[in-house]
Amino acid sequence: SVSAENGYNLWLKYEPIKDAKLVAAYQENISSLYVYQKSETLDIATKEFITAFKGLTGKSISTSVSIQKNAILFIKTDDLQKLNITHPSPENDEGYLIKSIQHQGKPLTLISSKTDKGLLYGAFHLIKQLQLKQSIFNLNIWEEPKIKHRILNHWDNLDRSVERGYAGFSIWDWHKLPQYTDQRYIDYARANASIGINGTVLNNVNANSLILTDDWLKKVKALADVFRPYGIKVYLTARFSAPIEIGKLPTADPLDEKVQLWWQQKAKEIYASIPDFGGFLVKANSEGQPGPQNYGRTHADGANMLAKALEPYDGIVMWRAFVYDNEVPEDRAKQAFNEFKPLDGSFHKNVIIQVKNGAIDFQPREPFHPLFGALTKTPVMAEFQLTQEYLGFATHLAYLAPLFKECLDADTYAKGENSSVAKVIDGSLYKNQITAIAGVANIGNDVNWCGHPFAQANWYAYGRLAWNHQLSSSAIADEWLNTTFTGLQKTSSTLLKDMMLESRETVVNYMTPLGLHHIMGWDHHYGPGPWIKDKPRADWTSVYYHQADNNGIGFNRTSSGSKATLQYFSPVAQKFDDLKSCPEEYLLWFHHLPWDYKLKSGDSLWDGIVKKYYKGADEVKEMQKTWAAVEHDIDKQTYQQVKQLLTIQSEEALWWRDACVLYFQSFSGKPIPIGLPKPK
Ligand code: GCW
Repeated sequence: SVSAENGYNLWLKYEPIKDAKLVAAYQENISSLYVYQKSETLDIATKEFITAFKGLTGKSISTSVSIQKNAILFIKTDDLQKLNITHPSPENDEGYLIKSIQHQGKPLTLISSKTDKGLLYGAFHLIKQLQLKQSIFNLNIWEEPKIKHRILNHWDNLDRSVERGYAGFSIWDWHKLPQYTDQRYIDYARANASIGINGTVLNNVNANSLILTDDWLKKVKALADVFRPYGIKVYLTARFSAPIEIGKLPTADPLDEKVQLWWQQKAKEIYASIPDFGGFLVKANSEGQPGPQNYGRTHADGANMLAKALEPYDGIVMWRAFVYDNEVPEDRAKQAFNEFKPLDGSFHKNVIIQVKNGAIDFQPREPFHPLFGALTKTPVMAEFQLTQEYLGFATHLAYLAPLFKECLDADTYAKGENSSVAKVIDGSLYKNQITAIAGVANIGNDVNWCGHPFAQANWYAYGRLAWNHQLSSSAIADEWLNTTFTGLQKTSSTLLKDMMLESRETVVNYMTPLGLHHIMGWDHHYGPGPWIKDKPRADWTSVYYHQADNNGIGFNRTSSGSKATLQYFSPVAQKFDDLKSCPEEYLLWFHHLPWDYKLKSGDSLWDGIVKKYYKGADEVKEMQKTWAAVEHDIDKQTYQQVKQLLTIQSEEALWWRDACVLYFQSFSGKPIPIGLPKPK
């Protein structure tokens, strides 16, 4: 059975608040709920609030037909006037207002929004207010999402395996669908709604055409029906060759009329059973996937064909810019920009280009992708990876909000200073109508959803940042910690927050310091593998991407090398290109440098690299100590789980450290800096 202790309830644990005075105040000042106009979504909202209130305070409340003193009102903006309540509320459909008001002599809490969905979001906000033991008086909360489509991408296959998934099998129990609704679908929807996620791509971008056949679409419809009242739309990935594979056509050429008709017919079919279907996500001509280039056509030809098929129903096409072809000898970091920049302006209006945060592939640290800001006439969305493909799977603790923020806050200079990636994707820089963001889910059927108890924080943080990219990593960690580990003392909460905030940098230190990247084991991407060379690829111009030799290390992407730096706007291009201004965290990403190159610290590059590896491994030991120090505040089961996982992480940080140091030493020929123990 599942209970709060084993992580199933995520951040929606409604355990009794221990502060008696506060509980009394909550009980006294919340009497009942009042709903002006009933709906399925509002039933969900009120039921959730009632459950939460009972759990947190012990008091049972219910909905009432009249407005009682101390009631919480759920009223849509249009209905406010009918009740003689005049308060402005957000223009945005999903926005909401939570306001303490006096009405006909009664103190009340008003939740108002244009839509039921906004009211549901408001209910979750007020619940969080209670969970975090915050005041419910004098509220004046005004919330609006900055990005319209806030989507999870599941890399889930139809056989329930999950590509790069480390938390069990897919939560979609295709075999029992459509007849059987697993409780997990509902709890998944609740969790997503609670953080504002409003879309889900159910299947892998390495797509199987079968998902678009009748039998499978029935299953998809069943899920869409579950998610709809939670404000979540369903999307699917479309395999470009589907017209051949399931349509029995001889070609999938996007300029072929029969192919176009096939997709139009398919869209019609889908919308007949899922009227609010979100659209398609497409990986084309990347890593062997079929695409328009197979027919000598462009990404725009391919995307536009699908976009036109979806247009009558308001669907969108999210066309991925991750176009990696290991047969192309060109620097892999440049491929996406090279293929997409020339197509700017030729995409249909309901196409959005989905760009990974960095140009290689979800590394522990990457500079932001040069395509952000580069497409001025085409909307661009960001894709982050929550599942820790390159950050220790579900065994290493890495809180990723700082990684997401690093990208979102980066200044592209596309329209001069203050052209952050966030402004590109929230549409404010180029005034785009369609705005979106995607996170590759870290969810599976493990009892605790994400494998590592702390991996839940990455799902949470993604949702919160998708809603408001201006939130700080620290504020989000606070929220997550105190809703997840209920009853955490202030000192423990601070210790854990600091540990979380440092954790991603720690992984960078013991895996890929100073801009090193993609030196993980080939294929599985888990442990160290900087020595890989038995799988030659055209773009591995020497050994893997670190390019170490007897003279030095690093990938020269400057104007004297692959020229990837020049894909950035000025002055970013110069900043990365010039050794003097290139931030040290990206040093070996952009520069190939001699082993005795002098770092800012005064250390030689060799000593600096080695020290980072040692630092990372030491930091994991500190994490272990921190965890031990909060034992009294954590339930036994979670305590044990995290403790064991940290032991693995600690051993593997040493593995990374020693493997990389010894391997690179075979080039540098230099000793381990004085004072550090010998690697084993
Ligand atoms: O990160 C890489 C992964 C592939 C993935 C691909 C992509 C879904 O190693 O497993 O395929 O990127 O994003 O398309």
